Amino acid sequence: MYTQALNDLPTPHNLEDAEKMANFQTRIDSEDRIEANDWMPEAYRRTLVRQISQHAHSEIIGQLPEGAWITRAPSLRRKAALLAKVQDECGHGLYLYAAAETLNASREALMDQLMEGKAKYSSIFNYPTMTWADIGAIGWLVDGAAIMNQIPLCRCSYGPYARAMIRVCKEESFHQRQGFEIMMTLAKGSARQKAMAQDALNRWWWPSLMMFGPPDTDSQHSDQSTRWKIKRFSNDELRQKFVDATVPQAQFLGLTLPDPDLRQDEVTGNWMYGEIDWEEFKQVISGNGPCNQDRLASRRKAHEEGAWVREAAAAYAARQASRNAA
Ligand code: FAQ
Repeated sequence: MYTQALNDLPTPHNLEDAEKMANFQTRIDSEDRIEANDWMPEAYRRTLVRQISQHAHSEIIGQLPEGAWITRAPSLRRKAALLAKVQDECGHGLYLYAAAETLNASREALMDQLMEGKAKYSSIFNYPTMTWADIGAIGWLVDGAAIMNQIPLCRCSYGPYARAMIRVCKEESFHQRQGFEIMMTLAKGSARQKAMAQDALNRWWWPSLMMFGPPDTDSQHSDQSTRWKIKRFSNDELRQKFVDATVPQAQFLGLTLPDPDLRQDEVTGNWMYGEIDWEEFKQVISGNGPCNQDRLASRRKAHEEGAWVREAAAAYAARQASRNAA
């Protein structure tokens, strides 16, 4: 995979490079923002391209599980909200690919990697959406987890990524509320509706915890990304914050989190959760999740079907350019 060996920081070749590296780290340490035209170590650039492109792909693939429910939303109001949400995810993908472009990674090349199955995207989007309650659970849990992870990215050391995240987070906040409101309606509805909400929670809870990435002990990129202030909190810290925020919400809904080991620590007040199935996580990110093949096939089909739009846009741009030249 193209992301391998990112953490092998090359030893600076000469005094000038060593000085640049030291100045760069000093800027990071003093909370200076790094901008596209500033000098940066190649490993910093590659780390950002890896993370930003994985993030962009997640937004794009993340449209698919919810998009499948637009035609089946239970009311016009729900349909309009879901349509807007899915459209937002597309916009997030665009901001993120644009941020990656500032690091000399072309959108076309990144898209090709995704469609060739050579790029990662969040594990969460390889699970099926089986009932309407799944749309509620995704908004509540998946967008809730995304916000927890992405708010600190608004302070990421790389300016274009940090600025993109500000708008993304505002929109994710609306998404989380629409999901929670769906869950609230179902949980306070008929017995069958409540059972549907509980079933969705049972299926989405553990994959949502996996979104934060491997445990800190296995997170190969965290140390360097923290030194570079790309990451502000570790995977486990953010996972814990998410659990602590979500347990009272589940209690408010009158739903039960599917974890018999969940208990509140008397001293810290944190909610201690049971063992995460990391084998399942490994399988899903290796392409063996329940929907990996379907998701990539849908993305490829959408890309092929959109060829005429890209061709028309290119022809229009060429005509405009020749008119302007004339
Ligand atoms: N899924 O060393 P670490 C959303 C990979 S957006 C798949 O800890 P890092 C919005 C990781 O890439 C959701 N792979 O890595 C929405 C690395 O593999 P590599 C996406 C994962 O980068 C809502 C390896 O494991 N959000 O939900 C996952 O320091 C609803 C080792 O891991 C972002 O991308 C995973 N869950 O920390 C859309 C946020 N976790 O590259 C639609 C930005 C880890 O060596 C509907 N990203 N891996 O081959 C981040 O904050 C970080 O990249 C982490 C991982 C925290 C995800």
